Amino acid sequence: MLLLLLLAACWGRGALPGSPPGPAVHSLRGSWWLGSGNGSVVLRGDVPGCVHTALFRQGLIQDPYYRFNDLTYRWISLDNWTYSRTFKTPFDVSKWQKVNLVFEGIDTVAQILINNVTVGRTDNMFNRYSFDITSVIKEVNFIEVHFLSAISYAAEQSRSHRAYSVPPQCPPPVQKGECHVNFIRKEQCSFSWDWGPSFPTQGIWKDVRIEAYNLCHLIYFTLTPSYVKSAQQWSLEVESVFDVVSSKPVVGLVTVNIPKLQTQQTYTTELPPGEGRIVLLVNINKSATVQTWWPSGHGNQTGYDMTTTFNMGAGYKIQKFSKAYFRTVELVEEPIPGSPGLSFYFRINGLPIFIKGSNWIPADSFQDRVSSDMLKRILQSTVDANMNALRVWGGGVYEQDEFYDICDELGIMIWQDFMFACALYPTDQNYLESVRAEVTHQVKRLKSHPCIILWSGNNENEAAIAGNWFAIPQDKMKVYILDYVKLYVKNIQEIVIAEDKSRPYITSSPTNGKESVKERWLSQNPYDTHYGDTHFYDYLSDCWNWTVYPKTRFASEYGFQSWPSFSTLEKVSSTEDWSYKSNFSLHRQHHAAGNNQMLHQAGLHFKLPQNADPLKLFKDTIYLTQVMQAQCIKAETEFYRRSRSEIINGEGHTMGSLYWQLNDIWQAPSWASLEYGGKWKMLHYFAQHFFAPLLPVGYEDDGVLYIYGVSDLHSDCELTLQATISQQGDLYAFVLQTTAVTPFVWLDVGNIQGRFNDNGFLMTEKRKVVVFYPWEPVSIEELEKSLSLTSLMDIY
Ligand code: BMA
Repeated sequence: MLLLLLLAACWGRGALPGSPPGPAVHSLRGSWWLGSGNGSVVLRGDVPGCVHTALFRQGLIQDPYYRFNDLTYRWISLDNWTYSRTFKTPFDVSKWQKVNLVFEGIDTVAQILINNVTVGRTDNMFNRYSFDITSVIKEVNFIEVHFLSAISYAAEQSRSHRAYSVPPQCPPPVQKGECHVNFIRKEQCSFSWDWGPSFPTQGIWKDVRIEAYNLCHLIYFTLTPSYVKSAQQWSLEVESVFDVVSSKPVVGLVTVNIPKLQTQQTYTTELPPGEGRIVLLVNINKSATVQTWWPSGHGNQTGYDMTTTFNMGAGYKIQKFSKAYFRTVELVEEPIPGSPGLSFYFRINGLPIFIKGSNWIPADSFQDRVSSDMLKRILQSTVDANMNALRVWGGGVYEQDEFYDICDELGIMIWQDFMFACALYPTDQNYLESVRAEVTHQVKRLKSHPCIILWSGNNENEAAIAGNWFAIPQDKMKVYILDYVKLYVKNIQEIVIAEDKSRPYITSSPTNGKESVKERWLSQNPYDTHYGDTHFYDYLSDCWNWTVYPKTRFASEYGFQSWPSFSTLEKVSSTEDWSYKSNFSLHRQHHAAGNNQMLHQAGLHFKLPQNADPLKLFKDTIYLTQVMQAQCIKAETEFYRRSRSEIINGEGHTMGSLYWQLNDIWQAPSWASLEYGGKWKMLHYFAQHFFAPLLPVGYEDDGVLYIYGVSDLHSDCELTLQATISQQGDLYAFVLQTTAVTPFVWLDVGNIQGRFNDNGFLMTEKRKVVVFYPWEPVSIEELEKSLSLTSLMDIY
């Protein structure tokens, strides 16, 4: 009774009389006007979206991915565009205490005006912006978002950073990109990368809306599970961040209900005016059996329906429906008998798990084209290839909510980088404040996802300083080291620890983990095989020779390039482009000497294609690069997997293999195993095999043939291998029951969307049935018409 009186009192003093409870939300998604800097180009464009896709959809430019259009359309990113529209407020503005304009994501540097009044400015694509527009909003409004070219802004920021330069200045010329990307908080690969084009977009890339509320408003709502060993009980931390606009504290009643776990608890809360948080600890009923969330291949991804009801008085009631997941994660760095250094592996729900997977890059240069279907297809392909993890690499974007939702459902563990890659970064006050807001927002947005198992500060920036990639004179190095520690330790790490104690944080990848910390966050050699993770690339040595690979604790990057299939390239090229040495083939290759490295590596084991027909020659070469890539990564991954249980000369105990890279951003040669659009390269079919839970690995060492049985299963199993091995002199031969062996059999159905159950295989049986899973309806006739069959025998 006392409580009810208190609530009524709070309402009486805090809210406007006669105003409705609950917030009013008005979406500003949909069609906007877009105008170029001098007004010469004016068009309609969708929000969420960007200038490039708007121009393309209106037919004002060609497909930006076609041939050399990334260069032709550079003018789009150099211009300063304006988005504008009018909108009617569908509610009586005078009835609300606070009205906010909320951008979930704005790309990137912009000034925002409503009815000619500047309401805010933005400079960070990864931040969420909320501007108070209570005093400017009317019944009919005009909103303008004036963008500044990201290229000009980055250049200007670099120029005004006078005390010292922050390298790199520009990407290597082969990338045909833009300079000073480290001076803008924007997708770092949007200024070009060694697998991607330069399309520094402008636009409103996520949701935008008006939110009006009285009393208080829920901004963030997060769940963090933990297991209390001593009590043998799960608990769930429920955190809610509110903006309280009432002039007096708001007292509320919060009820959390998880029916399947027979858990219901009610709490009384009090929020002072301003931004405040409620943290509730929900103890899960001990008599209920909690099914934990497991990575794919190790168990189910059980989640529990949960309802949280906030009764904040005066009929102001909010209900949140969510899924509660329970799992623990530890990054284990401890001494290993017989090996100097420390282990580096993940324990999920108390069980050591070998991490198998790849590295994720943005699925498109234009984020508004990354559809739900596309995400589902790529992520399903990830688990279909027996992967259990992906690293969201630090040169892209923090992915959209749906990406993490799907990973939760499929059991794909996520190593989440913060978005800094292959560069040094400034740390002046404005920049740091922007980064702090970004990190706080992203951790709050993402931390409820069980799929995320690690936060990692950056990609290769510890290595860049340790290896002095940017040739900084030794006497100038100190300032860069101080900046590094300031950014990734004193700011990012501090925020991560404050916001999320349930996951480990490492400062960089690769890093030596605890050893890097001991060496004041910057190891002499972050690639040390006795600590942390490593990245390893070697395009010259014979990739079939396992002795070239580092016997590391954790291989978080390694890879080889290949070309995407002809049907994928055909869409963005014309007849004169269809040869390995055409201008187009050179243009799409952003990794210096990449095309030659592929031929060199293929040439170590195969005769290079010689066909007199130029088109056939091009197709055969594409095929052979895929054979080479698949075989190289198979050899390397099998080496890492078999190194799990052994220590040789103090090295081993490998507990992770994430090859570089899973997906493609456009149609070009790259390290990817999935082409732009999702088509499987030969490597992806191979991954299905070399990541299988039970894997026989055969290798030769000093004249002896060893066969390792690698198992990710939770219990021991006895296996018999289905082959006879005979010795002939110095050679060993596997005698298989077949009449003719056909290597690297490759079925290709061109642009028909889908995948086979197996491909690129060594055909040893007389008869083998291959199944095709279409992703779209397709007829037998279409399949028959598109099918081409290649084997190594066909290219000679
Ligand atoms: C690693 C990555 C990327 C790059 C890849 C291939 O260093 O972190 O920066 O695309 O190598 O060169």
